[in-house]
Amino acid sequence: KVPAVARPSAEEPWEVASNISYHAQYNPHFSPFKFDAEQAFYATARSVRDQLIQRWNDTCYHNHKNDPKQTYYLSMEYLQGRALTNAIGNLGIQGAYADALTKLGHEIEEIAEMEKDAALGNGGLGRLASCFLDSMATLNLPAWGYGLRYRYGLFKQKISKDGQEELAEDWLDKFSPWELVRHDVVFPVRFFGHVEVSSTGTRKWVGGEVIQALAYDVPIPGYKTKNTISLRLWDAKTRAEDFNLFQFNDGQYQSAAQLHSNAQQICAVLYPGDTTENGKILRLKQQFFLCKISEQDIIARFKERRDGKVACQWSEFHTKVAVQLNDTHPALAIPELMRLLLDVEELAWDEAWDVTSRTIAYTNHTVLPEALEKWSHAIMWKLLPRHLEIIEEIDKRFKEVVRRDHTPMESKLPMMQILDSSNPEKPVVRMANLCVVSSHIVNGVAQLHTEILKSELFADYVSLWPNKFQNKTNGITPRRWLHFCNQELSNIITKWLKTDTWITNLDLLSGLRQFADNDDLHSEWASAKMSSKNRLAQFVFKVTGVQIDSNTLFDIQIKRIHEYKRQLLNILGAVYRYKKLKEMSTEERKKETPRTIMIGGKAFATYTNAKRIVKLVIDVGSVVNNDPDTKDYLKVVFVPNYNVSVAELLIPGSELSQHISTAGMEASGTSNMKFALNGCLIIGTLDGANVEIREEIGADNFFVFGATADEVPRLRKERENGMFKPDPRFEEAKHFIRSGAFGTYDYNPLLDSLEGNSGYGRGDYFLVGQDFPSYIDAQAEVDKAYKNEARSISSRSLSTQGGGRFLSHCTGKQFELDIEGIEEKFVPQ
Ligand code: 26R
Repeated sequence: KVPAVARPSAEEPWEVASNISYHAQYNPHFSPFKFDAEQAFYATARSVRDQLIQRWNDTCYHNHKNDPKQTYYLSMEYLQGRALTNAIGNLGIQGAYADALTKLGHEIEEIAEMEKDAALGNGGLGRLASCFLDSMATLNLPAWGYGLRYRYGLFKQKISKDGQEELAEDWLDKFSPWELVRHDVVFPVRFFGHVEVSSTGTRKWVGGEVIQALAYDVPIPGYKTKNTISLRLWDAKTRAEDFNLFQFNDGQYQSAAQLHSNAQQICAVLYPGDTTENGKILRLKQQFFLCKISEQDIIARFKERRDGKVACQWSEFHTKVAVQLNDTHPALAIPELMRLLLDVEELAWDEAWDVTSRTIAYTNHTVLPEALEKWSHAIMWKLLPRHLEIIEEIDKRFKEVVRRDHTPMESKLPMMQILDSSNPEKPVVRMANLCVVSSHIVNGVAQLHTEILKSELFADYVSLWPNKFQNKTNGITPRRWLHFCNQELSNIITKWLKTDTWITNLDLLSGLRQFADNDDLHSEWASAKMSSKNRLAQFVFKVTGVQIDSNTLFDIQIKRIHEYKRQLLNILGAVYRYKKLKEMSTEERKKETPRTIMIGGKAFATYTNAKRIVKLVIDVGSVVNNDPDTKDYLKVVFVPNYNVSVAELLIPGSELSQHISTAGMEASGTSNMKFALNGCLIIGTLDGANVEIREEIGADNFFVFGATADEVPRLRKERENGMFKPDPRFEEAKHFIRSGAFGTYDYNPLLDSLEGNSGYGRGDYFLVGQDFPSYIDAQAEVDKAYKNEARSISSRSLSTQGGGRFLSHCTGKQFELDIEGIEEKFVPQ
């Protein structure tokens, strides 16, 4: 044990200032002769990290001693965003740090702005993982997050008149001040190779290429508690002996460093392109890399805590370890755990299977067929031969059980089995099937989504295992998504509730209901909203050069650009609105509700239609925003490079947000909860968590439109049979674009996808035309409601109360209840 040292205090501003100065002086990355905002950020973060390390060490020590059951969250994505404000706020040391920085000639807000977002994720699933970490830390749960330390995170989006351009996001440009590299935590990972069978029949995976994994820990503090958990991110590296000095001296530089280069590729980027075979192998390598080392680490901890006490009891494993798979991306954790138990620990199959299935639980986050992972048998055989053998054995035994114990289901086996050989030339492994068969719990992320899983995607399995499927509606952390990002509103809530305990117990927000008609609350609420709108308007001007007016209705849609999320419906609505405004007289226009529509989000680099949608938004904006007739009534802005910190500005400043996916396609959505919590109204379809949000905030406060999930299949069929009659307003909007009103770019392929009855990329699969008229009508209702300021403010406060149900805290609590033996463990002060 390292001898005890004096701990730097974070209570007195002068002590904090001295600690920050220390880090500025002794930071090897910067000159000690300057102390600009950037350097001040790194020094401040390092000083806060000292505090986190103390708490983290205490937490680890406490858990080591008490050996509670731990949750291990495996995720290929984390969208952490910035950490400074959150850490200082959670630790309750804001005052001391603000004063200390003032003493040192800086403002804390300016310093916080210097931090780059850690964007190691792509969308909702990654942000959910980060919200869960915050909640698990706050709930005093013993938990670890495991992920990959991508060198470049999700790409940086550059917007020009030509549309979206992707640039590498250099979040580690200088260094990350938060992480701790753990040179003592290194494990080997094998790829390729073959299976060796011994004379006794035991099987071992040998040969191939071996790369090392190195741990980087990011401490995650709980709010107002000492519990500080860890996000352990793995990086790939090689050893000195992997470098072929002989070849190098022989001038063969590339082959000498081949393994180095292979290692570098693994954690280079999140979701490398997978259209080529090399791309597919790299993605599978990434997934395996995460699963393999995380489990190695978990097992090492399990054994270490038992060391010297009793011999390792594998039957106890699930009483100490719960592994949660964030979608199927870490599904290789299943055959890898089996392999470790069978081939290394030499357990019998049934015993290994029992340990594995009791340990692993799976969360499904999508029902979109193209997002359900299927790995080619051939690629898996090449990269992970032993794992493929194990998967085949799991599949074989699963089929035996069905034939023996569930005979009526036998006919369903072709759909239920893990291996799909329906195309004998190209058999594939269905990862969702592997997860369902191998986990003890499978959960969906909103009530509707879970219903769809149970009645469609996984319906056959429900008849085998009715209790395996559960709903855990997603949640969000109210610290980041209200308390820290909207401090003015947070203060108002605290003032009216006379307590700040709502920050960890949002149920208390219902106490605001009694003031729903209170004029004083209304005016305070309105003034907080106005400050957030002004702050947002300044930001929009800075990043786009477009001047927006805070007296217009701020209407926001921010999420990944995807046809099912229907940004196209939004922009067609905007085009229709613009055309109508153009046709009005000046007097008529004055009666309209002026609006600023903001759209933000990234399109996957190879997703052509999504990129066309971005281009359309930009083109519509450049015409509409400069039209002297209409520019006071309508602005359309594409907010570039949408990420967590941009969301923290947009959401507080929003008055209407759009969650308008084709019903049945958005598993949950989580920004809908964030908007609601910030007193923003929602226009949306009955999809994902929208359904539950609407129940909470009341149907009057939710502008609902569109087909419902159970109508969608019939409507698609009818369309295929030529029975769809488009609304003239829909036709008008499309014709207007085709006429060249927004420039000469060829929008025909995009608009064509909304036409015809069926066919690839046609036939309006996402039902934009179907829902267009009800969408326009709902938008007219919005305009009307906003004319009545008092009503919209009171519904906005109701919205905040409704948003309160969706704490990741609540979902965290459910995990606590569902995972046998996971319970609150207070780390003593
Ligand atoms: C690797 C590839 C197959 C892939 C597919 C899909 C990678 C990532 C995804 C993203 C998916 C799974 C995702 O982000 N789903 C979102 O999860 C959120 C959190 O549960 C939901 O709120 C949201 O509705 C859902 O789309």
